[in-house]
Amino acid sequence: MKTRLNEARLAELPEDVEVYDYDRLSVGLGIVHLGIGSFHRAHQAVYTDLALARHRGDWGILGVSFRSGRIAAALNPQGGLYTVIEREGGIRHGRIVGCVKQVAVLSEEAERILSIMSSKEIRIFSATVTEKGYYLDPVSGRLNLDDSMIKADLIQPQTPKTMPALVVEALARRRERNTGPVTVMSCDNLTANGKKMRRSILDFATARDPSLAEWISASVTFPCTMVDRIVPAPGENTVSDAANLIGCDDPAALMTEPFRQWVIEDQFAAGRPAWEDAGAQFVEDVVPFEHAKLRLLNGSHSTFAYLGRLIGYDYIHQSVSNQRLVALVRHQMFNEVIPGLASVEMDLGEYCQTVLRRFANRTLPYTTIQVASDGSQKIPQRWLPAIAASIDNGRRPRALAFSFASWARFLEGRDDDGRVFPINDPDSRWLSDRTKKDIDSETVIHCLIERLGGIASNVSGANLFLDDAAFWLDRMRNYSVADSIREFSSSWV
Ligand code: CS2
Repeated sequence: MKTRLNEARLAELPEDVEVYDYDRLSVGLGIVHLGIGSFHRAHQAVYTDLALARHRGDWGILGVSFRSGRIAAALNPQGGLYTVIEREGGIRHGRIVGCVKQVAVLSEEAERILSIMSSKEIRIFSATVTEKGYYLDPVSGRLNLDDSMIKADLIQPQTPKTMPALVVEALARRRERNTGPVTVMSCDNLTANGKKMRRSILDFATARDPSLAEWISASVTFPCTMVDRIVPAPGENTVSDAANLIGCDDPAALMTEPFRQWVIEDQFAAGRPAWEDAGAQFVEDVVPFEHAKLRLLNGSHSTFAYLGRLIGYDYIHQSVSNQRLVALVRHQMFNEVIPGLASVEMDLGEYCQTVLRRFANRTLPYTTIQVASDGSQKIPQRWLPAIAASIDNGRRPRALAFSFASWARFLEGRDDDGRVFPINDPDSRWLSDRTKKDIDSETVIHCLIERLGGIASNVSGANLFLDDAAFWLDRMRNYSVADSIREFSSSWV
C-alpha cells in the first residue's frame, strides 16, 4: 500500500506527470455535473482543467453520483484529484486533474446537492447519465411517465432519484429564490442531446406544474454537444499503472486515448469556461457532427462489439485485427453511412481512418461486452437513422442488415462456441424473450425493429432491409457467425 494521491503529494510526483496549472483552492464552484463517471472525468473535466489554466474563473465542478458511493469514496479523500493516463502505442502520459472539487451522492445527500444546485454560484448543470437516464420513450420521444422511477419522483418531487426530477426540483428552487439563469448541458452520446435533455426536463416539469415548465422553457438553455473520447471502464491494471506512473495510490485513476473532441452550441445562459482554449469547437449547429460521430464511430463500434463477441473476442482491438470484420465495417461506413450524412465540416474519409486506428489501440483494452451493452438504447441512434437514410437514397444497406442481425443473434446470450455472456440492457428481459431460438428469424427481426421505433424510410426499402436481416440471422443461427461473416464478405467482393 502506497500513500493516496492528494495535494500534499503533488510536489513529489515524477516530472513527466503533468499537473493542473492554477491555484485550485481559489477556484469556486460553477458547475454541477450529474453522473460523474469515467467519461466525464476524462473528457469535460479535462477541458475545464485546461481552460482554468488559461483563464481561471469560478468553474470548479461538484460531481454527483446517483446511487453508488464508489466514486465519492475514491475521490473525496484525495480532495477530488485524480490521474488521467493517456495511452496509445508507445505513449503513456499522466495528468493530474484538479477541477473536480468534490463528489456527492444523491441517495445520501439530496438536500445538500439541491441547495448547491439552486445557489447563485452554479451556472451550469451538465450531465452524462447515458441514454437510459433521460427516461425517454424510444417511439414517442417523450418522457416515459409510466416508468416506476419517474412515477415515484412525481409523487415525491422534493426527494428526486432520477436526473429529470433532480434538475426540475433544482430549477423550481432557483425560480423560487430567484438565483438567476442557468444552462443545462447534456454531454451524453445522443443525437440532439440538448433537445432530448430539454424534452425530458420539460415533460417532467409539465407533469409536476405546467407553470414551472413555462418558466424553464423561457429561462434555461439546453445546448447540444458532441462528445468523443474512448474511455474504457477502469480495471485493476488502471490502478497499478497509475501507481507505477505517479508513485502513489489513486483508486480514481482512468485510462483513455490521446484523442478527444468536443463540439458545442454556444448557448449558455450564464457564461461558461473558455473551453475553446482547450480545443473545444463552438458551432451553430451540432447535429451534423453528432450524426457523423454516432453513425460512423459508434455505429462501427457496435458492429465490432456484437460480431467480435459472437466469434469469441473479448476486446474491440481483437475485432479490428480481423480483416474480414474490418472490410465489413469499412463497407458499412463508406458505402452505406457516409452517403446518407448531411455535409459537415469534417473530412469524413479521414475521420473513418482515424476511427479505425483508435479502435485498434491495444494499449487501451475496451471490452466488446461493454460496447455491446444497452443495445436497445444505442442502436436507435447509431444504426436506425443510417439505415433509413441509406434506403431513402435508393440503396440497400446490406452491412447494416448484417450488423442488425448480429444484435439479434447476440441477444441469445452465447457465442459461436457456446460460451455464455450477459445481456446488459434495461430492456433485457423483453429482448431475451423475443429472441429465443425457437422463434423464427423474421419474427425476431420485425419485433426488434418495432421495439426500437421502426425504420423511418420508404416501406418497400424497409421491408427489403428486414428480409436481409432475417436472412442473415437465419444463417448465423443455422451455421455460425464466423461462417456468416465469411459468406457475407464474399457476397460483395
Ligand atoms: C462506445 C462509446 O461503449 C460504447 O458504446 O461506443 O462509449 C465510445 O467509446 C464513445 O462514444 C467514444 O466517444
